Amino acid sequence: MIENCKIIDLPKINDPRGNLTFVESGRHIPFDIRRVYYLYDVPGGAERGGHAHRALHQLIIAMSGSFDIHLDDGYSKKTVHMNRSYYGLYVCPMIWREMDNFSSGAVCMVLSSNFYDEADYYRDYNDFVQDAQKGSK
Ligand code: T46
Repeated sequence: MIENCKIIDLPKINDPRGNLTFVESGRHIPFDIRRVYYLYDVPGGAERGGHAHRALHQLIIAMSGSFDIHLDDGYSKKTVHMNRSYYGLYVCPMIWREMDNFSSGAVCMVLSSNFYDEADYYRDYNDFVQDAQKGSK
């Protein structure tokens, strides 16, 4: 459900030498981290995402710059603007996500609960909505 997708305010250690943020599995986020990947050198106007995951939990962080994430659980939609490296957007399973409006130099880091598995993806929106609505009945 889209209500479960929330901004998590990560610990931030302020320091005149530069700030430090950390994330601990199962402590700050409700899953254990098995994979980390990041999107960078995203050209202006590009769109990423356009899929949902059956079982994957993720935390999405704007390490640098900004971008928008559009979430959809098959019933409701919401858009979150990401522009702070101490905020993570927790995205639970069965959420369609699209990302756009990347600023120049934006870096999007994603902490994931599992290894890459193409079988976990819905890449067709209609298939996703059908299963999302079936699952919630
Ligand atoms: C998500 C958003 C935020 C891999 O081989 N390993 C990986 O860990 C990932 C994430 C992707 N790939 C391959 C699969 C494709 O051939 O890299 C290619 C591009 O992947 P995709 O089109 O899925 O990338 P995005 O940016 O549209 O989506 C990614 C994640 O796939 C997705 O889980 O939530 O970032």
